[in-house]
Amino acid sequence: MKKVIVTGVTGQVGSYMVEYLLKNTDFQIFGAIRRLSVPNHKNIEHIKNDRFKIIEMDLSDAHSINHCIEEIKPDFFINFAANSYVGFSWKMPINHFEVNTLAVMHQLESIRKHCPNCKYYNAGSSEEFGDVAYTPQDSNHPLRPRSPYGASKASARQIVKVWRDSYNLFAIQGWLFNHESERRGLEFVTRKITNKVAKIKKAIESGDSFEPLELGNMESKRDWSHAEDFVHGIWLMLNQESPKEYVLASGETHSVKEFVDIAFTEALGGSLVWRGAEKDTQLLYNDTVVVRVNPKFYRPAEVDLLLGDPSEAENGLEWKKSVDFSQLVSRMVRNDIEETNAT
Ligand code: G4F
Repeated sequence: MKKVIVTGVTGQVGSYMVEYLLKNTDFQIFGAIRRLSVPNHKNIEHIKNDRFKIIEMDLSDAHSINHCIEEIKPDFFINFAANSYVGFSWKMPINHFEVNTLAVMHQLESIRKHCPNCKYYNAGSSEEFGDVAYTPQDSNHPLRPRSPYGASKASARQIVKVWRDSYNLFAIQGWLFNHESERRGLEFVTRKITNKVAKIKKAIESGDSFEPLELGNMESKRDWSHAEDFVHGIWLMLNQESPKEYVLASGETHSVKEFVDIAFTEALGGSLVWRGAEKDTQLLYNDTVVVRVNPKFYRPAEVDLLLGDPSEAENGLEWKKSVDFSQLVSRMVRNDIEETNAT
């Protein structure tokens, strides 16, 4: 039986990948997690299958990485584990390089020594494009990161290339534009919005008081997809004859403000009015402020616009997104309303 190691399985994309592999292959899946004093297995606790086994791997410990790879000798290694919150990366830049960059080198070194035929995927990011030179961004776009996070992923890309070229490994780092879902962490803007929308709706319906949603830069634009669409694209990338890296993106770009607008309209209906601009922007519902800006959520350097070109993946991999922007917002809002009402 073929073996796959997936790191970051407690996160949204890792958990979807495990479900995808259980459904579409007969492989043994090893889900690598980091030991935490308070574990959070919410995204995988529903997965009960003999072909899915949890293993412990700490990306900041080369010994731990090597031990798992030497023992399992996987046929595929999919690395989703990372410090992925861009806004936090200015506060912990070195840790971002240890986990997002150096760990990749340790993984590739272990694969080279113990299972050189293993196919390796590391999650790349549209944050590597950063201060974009042209739109839409494709796989030829230069790397111009604007955050320690983006720099850590751009550096990892060079490591993957060097190990691929030097040792003839199947090692790739396909670019993922923003990918969201009902399983997204609350620190990311989409889930922060949909979670708070649900709480505000509940408070309004119960006649309770509430604090408005506070956001940073609502003018920035992102290319958002559903995370579940990307796991299929990643698996197609890994199953190519030779290693080629692709951009996975929706091909649509929308501002944070548009996301907010659709989310509140979905939950509360009409009677929504925008007031002010930039740092004075507010959203009112029946004359009550439901959204305002808090400058503390602005970043030291912003990526103003991301828009990916999915055409290479559509042609080369026959990959296509199945969820568009408004469906994504609507699914996330409905899920959070359900979860909030259940508590
Ligand atoms: O949701 P975000 O934190 O995601 P960001 O920075 O785009 O990064 C995500 O996508 C990348 C791929 O492009 C991944 F590599 C990365 O790991 C992560 O998954 O922020 C989106 C936008 C930013 O422009 C941010 O400044 O939303 C803006 N924003 C405005 N107010 C906010 C907030 N972001 C957050 N997290 N919280 C706010 O209150």
